[in-house]
Amino acid sequence: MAPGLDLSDSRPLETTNRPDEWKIEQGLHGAKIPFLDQTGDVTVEILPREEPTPWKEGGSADVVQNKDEEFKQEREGWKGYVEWEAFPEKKVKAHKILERLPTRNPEYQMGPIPETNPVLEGTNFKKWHHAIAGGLKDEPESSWNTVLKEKHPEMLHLLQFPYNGEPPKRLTTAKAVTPNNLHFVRNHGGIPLIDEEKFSFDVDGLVNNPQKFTMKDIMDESRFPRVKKMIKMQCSGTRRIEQISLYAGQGDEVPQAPWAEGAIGNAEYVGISLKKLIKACGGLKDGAKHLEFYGADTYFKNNEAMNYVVSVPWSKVKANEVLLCWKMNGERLPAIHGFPLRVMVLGYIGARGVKWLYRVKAIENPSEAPVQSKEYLYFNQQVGKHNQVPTDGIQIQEMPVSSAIMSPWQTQAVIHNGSIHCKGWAYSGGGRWPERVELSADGGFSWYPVPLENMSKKHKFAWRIWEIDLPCDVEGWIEIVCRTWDNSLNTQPLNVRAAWNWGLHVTSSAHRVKVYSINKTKPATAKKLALFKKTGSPLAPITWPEEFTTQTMYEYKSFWEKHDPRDVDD
Ligand SMILES: Nc1nc2c(c(=O)[nH]1)N[C@H]1C(S)=C(S)[C@@H](COP(=O)(O)O)O[C@H]1N2
Ligand SMILES: [Mo]
Repeated sequence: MAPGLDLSDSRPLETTNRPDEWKIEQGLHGAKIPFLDQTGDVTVEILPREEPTPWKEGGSADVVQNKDEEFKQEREGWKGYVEWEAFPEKKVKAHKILERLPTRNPEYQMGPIPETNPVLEGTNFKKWHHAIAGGLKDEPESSWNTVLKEKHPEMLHLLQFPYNGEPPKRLTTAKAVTPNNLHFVRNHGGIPLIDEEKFSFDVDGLVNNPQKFTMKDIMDESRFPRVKKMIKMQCSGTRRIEQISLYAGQGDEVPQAPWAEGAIGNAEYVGISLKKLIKACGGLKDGAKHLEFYGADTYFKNNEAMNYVVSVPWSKVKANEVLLCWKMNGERLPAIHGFPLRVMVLGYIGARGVKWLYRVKAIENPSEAPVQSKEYLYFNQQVGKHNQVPTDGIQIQEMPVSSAIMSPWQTQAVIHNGSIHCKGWAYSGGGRWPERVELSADGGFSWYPVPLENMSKKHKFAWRIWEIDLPCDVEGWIEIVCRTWDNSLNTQPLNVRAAWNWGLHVTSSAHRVKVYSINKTKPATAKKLALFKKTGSPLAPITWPEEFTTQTMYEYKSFWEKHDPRDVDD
């Protein structure tokens, strides 16, 4: 018998409470909960490491002499571009510096999300750039200046460096075409500033005639037909905050940028089909199946320095669904979105749309670069930190159908006349598009379709924004749910739990928003609301104590005179 089950157990019980014990016990501070190791005879608590690993100032960076020369800016007129992929020995030197530079804990991991804007600072990435120095020395400051110059003042900066930002909800779906300064940004490194006159990019690898192209070359309409298209760009981390709030996942400050519903944008791009460019290079050699794209920014992972590199299958390129673009909504690409040239992969996750493109390489298999092979993987729920290997994950390419409610907000109270006005977006991946958006005011039992005239125009690779007056009779807390059906009749799983995965990617479940319904068409509510107005008592917040009496003693007594008493005797 376990000693505690014995009624005569007289062992003294020690207490070791800390002031935040209650929060920890209740799971409100996940990062502070000890693990329980039950594999031995007695259960052992494994305490979480709390204090950040201290930075070791000085010394560490000195393992490489003359860094300004070693890691110099690669090309004249290309600020912030250091070439890593062509120089393995340079990568080795960077690794030496990085491995000696301890990483501080990310700014939040299962802890409260800071109440600042920028939400997270990105201390690790700043330090790494400063430590490598050379052509990367000024990147953290220079990138932030570009943000301030090119982005709307109301952007929500989730991570200052590498810059990750999304528009607030009320601006995300304010227009069917996202203005450039409100388009979300997802960066893995700094923002290279490239002089167009000095720009060219290479097409090489398994192509018959490797070539260099300038902007002038590819803008020559006699050589390459121009393509203009409405395209939705969206990160596989969009709506990640719902997965974060449910369960902790991959705990790195960059992949875990706590995206809400704004990591999506819709814009009209101008460019050329990559297929035509491959043709101009004499086509592919036998065995070439993927096109690898190289971005001029620097990314750091596991103490390695690298350029941003990913790939897409040739079949996608062959279908004319991979574009090289230089215009966004009628303007030249902003620096932050990849000036002078970026890739757009229609219907795929944003991650394949490489910005600051400087090389296209035809290869045999999907890229082995870490962003392709080790990140953007979609794991099964039972696969995670202690058992995952990259081959367990599906490489995320085409996105599934999804949607989001942008108004009302989570926990918002709405006073209405029997229907709640809701707004949001819907999209699908791979060249499928939203055909029907449905909303439910009762947690997903009954569904009302958004009237077709309340949806923005259909395009194969664009989103649709929508509005609906959602009937709602009841009062109190309700759950508004949104789901979309695409033209292939795919729809969204109903719960976040069904979409949760260790990488916290592709939150494609039906979007759920808790709303407090106040229905003014109900006589009692209308009467009470009038009283609020008359007394000047605040309506918000919902928890504000009621400042007036709701029933006089006279009214109370006369009620019981006309009704059965509260208690009965027999
Ligand atoms: N060179 C480069 N290209 C990149 C990235 C990057 O960090 N570097 N991020 C990718 C990711 S993950 C996304 S979601 C999109 C975001 O594009 P946007 O910033 O123009 O919205 O760019 C992709 N292209
Ligand atoms: Mo992304």
